[in-house]
Amino acid sequence: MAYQTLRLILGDQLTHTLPILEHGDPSTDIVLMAEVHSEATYVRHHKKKIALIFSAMRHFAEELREAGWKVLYFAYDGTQTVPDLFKALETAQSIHDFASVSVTEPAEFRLLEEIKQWSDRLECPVDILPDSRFLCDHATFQNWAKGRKQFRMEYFYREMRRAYDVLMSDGSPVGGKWNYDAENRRPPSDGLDVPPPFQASPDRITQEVLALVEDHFPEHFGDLHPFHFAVTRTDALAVLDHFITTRLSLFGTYQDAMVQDEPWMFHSHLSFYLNCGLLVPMECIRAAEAAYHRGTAPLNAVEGFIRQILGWREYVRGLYWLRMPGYASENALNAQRPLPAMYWGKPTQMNCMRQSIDQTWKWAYAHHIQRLMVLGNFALLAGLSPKEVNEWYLIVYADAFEWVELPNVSGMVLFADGGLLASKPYAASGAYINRMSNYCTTCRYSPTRKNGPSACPFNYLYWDFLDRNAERLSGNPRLAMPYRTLTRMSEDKRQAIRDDAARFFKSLDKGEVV
Ligand code: FAD
Ligand code: DLZ
Ligand code: SF4
Repeated sequence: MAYQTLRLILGDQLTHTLPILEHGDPSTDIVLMAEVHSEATYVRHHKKKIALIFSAMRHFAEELREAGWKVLYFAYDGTQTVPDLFKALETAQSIHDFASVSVTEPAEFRLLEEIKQWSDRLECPVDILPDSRFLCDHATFQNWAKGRKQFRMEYFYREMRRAYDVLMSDGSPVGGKWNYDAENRRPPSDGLDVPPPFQASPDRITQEVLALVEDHFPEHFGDLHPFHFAVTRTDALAVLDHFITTRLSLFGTYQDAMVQDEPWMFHSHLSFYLNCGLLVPMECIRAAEAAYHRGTAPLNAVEGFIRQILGWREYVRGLYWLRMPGYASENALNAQRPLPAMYWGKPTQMNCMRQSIDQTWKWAYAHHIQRLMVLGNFALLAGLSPKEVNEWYLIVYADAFEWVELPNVSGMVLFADGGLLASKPYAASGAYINRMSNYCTTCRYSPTRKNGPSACPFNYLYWDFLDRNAERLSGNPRLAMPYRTLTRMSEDKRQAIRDDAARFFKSLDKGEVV
């Protein structure tokens, strides 16, 4: 058949309102979607992530057909007939005639570089269309960043609030303050009643995908079952509604809290759907804002939630595109230690790490503070290699795409960008985890002991990290207080810290259970 334009839709572009579909014409154009080996294995994604993307792609293709589109869909069959997206296009060219190809700008740098070559390779024009789902386009972010030595999310966020008139009243922030984080640091209380998360039931399409993933990706990280992700827009909207009605009101209060065997807390679990396109950011922001105006959620919760999406999400994306490709290889603290086996599920006696890794294995999810202050904090203090840590985060979370994963890991967690994203490393001792969780009560280590084999490793690793990196970090005004404390420590105390850290690292590097 002859078509005007072939419209390629990628697995994280499952949004009906993208220009690629809105400006297309079902009577003259054809859509191409392809489950390909290269995208499914460029890292060994968590099994649940592959299942989420493939099932959501198949459901999206069905919706397009129902809307009158002709869809050419290559389902994954384990052979190398359609190994990558370029081969999918070539195969499409061998089946159909089309005058041009359109594709929405991909979210990841590596793919954009590849797509830029397609026109020559296919001998056919390839138009790259904007991704209208993001709220800050590249030019706007570049303008904002121009002339700044350090970027601060808070200032970017305020401009986004103004630009989109979100939680604003007569040009000022609703409630008089831009940020209510001071109210959002409550530790978990005993017997906290966390509502169950929304769970979709796998339909026939999802069950076929689950069988496929089981067959073709058995060696990938994580549990495939149980699988309860939403894979359609209808169900993703139900997850949003469920969040607004059951969790949002306590989202802020317990945003940083961690509870034994409770992965979901009062978080929204929307990143899976925002990142593959089943939801768009602005509808989530407006839904939360409406809850505030209805009086069903307090301002600290609503502002905190909105800041994550309108602020952090857009900010890390802007930074990614501004600094790629160099951002991926930055290593300001020259951290070189290989990723320890416990990240892949091997035993550890550190209960907070065990909890966070087990939940990641099971659900392809851990909430922000587990990613930042447990798994990330350990990676920072232990000096793990940014390359290995980045790859791990990209593999294990179903919401992981490089544009959002890399700035969070290299910028927020590892300080590998030398302080571009964060004004200081988020380093913390065991006292923080002990305050914000109940993990320590059942841990083999003691969070109050500072030294010796039964002391919480975060305690001496924290000081050892500051000591090791003093040349690079001691001049940072936000670290002035801990460095003053370190300087005032007796030489015996400092030596005990160094000895404990050396002993711990020796065990870790030998692959012993720590
Ligand atoms: P909620 O806590 O309910 O937050 C609401 C939404 O805000 C999220 O769905 C997400 O879209 C957005 N958001 C919150 N924090 C951030 C942030 N720091 N950066 C960007 N968006 C944010 N998020 C990803 O989407 N993909 C990743 O690969 C990813 N990797 C991370 C790695 C590390 C080391 C850290 C510290 C954070 C990472 N995040 C990532 C950010 C954040 O942890 C997740 O977005 C969040 O945990 C997803 O769960 P939720 O939807 O329940 O989020
Ligand atoms: C994540 C993912 C996976 C697992 N598989 C596919 C696929 O087979 N086909 C596809 O078009 N997209 C897939 N994706 C999403 C892409 O990796 C994503 O579009 C790029 O990483 C750019 O963000
Ligand atoms: Fe984690 Fe230390 Fe608490 Fe154990 S004592 S759970 S290692 S913070």
